[in-house]
Amino acid sequence: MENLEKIVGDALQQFSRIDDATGLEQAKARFLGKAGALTNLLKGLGKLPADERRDAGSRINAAKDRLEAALAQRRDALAQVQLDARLAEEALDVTLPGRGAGRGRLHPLTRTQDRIEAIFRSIGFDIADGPEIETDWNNFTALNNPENHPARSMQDTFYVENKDADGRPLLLRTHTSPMQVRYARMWVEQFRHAAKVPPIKVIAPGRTYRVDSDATHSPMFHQVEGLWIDEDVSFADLKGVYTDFLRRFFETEELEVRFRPSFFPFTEPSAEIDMAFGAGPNKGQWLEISGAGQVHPTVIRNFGLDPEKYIGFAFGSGIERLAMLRYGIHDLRLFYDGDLRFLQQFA
Ligand code: 2NL
Repeated sequence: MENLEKIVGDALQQFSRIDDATGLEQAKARFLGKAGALTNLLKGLGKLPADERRDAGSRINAAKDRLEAALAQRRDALAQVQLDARLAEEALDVTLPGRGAGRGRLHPLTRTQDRIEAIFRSIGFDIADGPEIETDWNNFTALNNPENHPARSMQDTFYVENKDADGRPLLLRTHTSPMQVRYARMWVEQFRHAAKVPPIKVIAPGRTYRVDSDATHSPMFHQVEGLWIDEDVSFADLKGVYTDFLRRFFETEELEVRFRPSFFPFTEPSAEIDMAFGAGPNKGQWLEISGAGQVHPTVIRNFGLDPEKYIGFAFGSGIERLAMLRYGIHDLRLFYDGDLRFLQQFA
């Protein structure tokens, strides 16, 4: 029994030095387990003289209680240390600003197209859009392109492998005119029994494709074509409508427009439209902006209308070109690179 104080002293010292839970349970076993030092003392009680047994028993039990209490305290302390470490490691600074959801915005070409649509809609034009894979007839023949026209060649036009129901070639539209052809023919069909076909007044914006790729040409680009057909739509109407469009698109009345004679198979007469800003760094410098003209009688006939009765104009403009001039962009490729440093500048 002289051992008791030493056992308690050893146990307390070991418990306080151990700093992990498993080690602590192993130490407990050494003192309080089945073959533990204190348990052995209890087992030895029977060998003591009867008059010492009672006192020794209560001393051993008191020691046992002390060790249990020390163990519990140490367990709590170790658990607290572990918890503190975990809290420190997993600490979240809830006061940091959030990353927020990235907010998207419209591509500058989409913004430009929306702007064009709004202007033409405001003066009574319908907006048409449709297939980018077209028949040879809608894309070329209806527009008075001769059968052997170079634009039809595989060097200029993307053909797809599939053919149409009649085995004729299909292609990626090289302009959005075929959509206007579809629109005009549908419109005429709709009013087949009417005394008069109401004005065809439509723009067709969208993607177009040509085999062409360099700093100023992309194999995919965007176009907006316009068409206005009635019994008395003149070249003067073309000048008025297009000039008004440009002034509204560029938000300046100080904008000059000039029509230069040109040639397209689908219009006669035909013109290139040039514009010059009346102010700013490009003041007085003429820029080509569009092609246009009176719709060719053959094209009017292909709409299903009598060219002796119906007349009007059409134009075709590049949306990239309009966007570049409006925003002061000098490289066409910026539109397609998907670089956020560029795209984020268009709020
Ligand atoms: C250009 C030339 C042009 C047209 C497009 C057109 C459409 C139909 C009938 C007649 Cl449905 N013409 N479109 C007319 C003249 C010129 O575009 O070089 N644009 C950038």
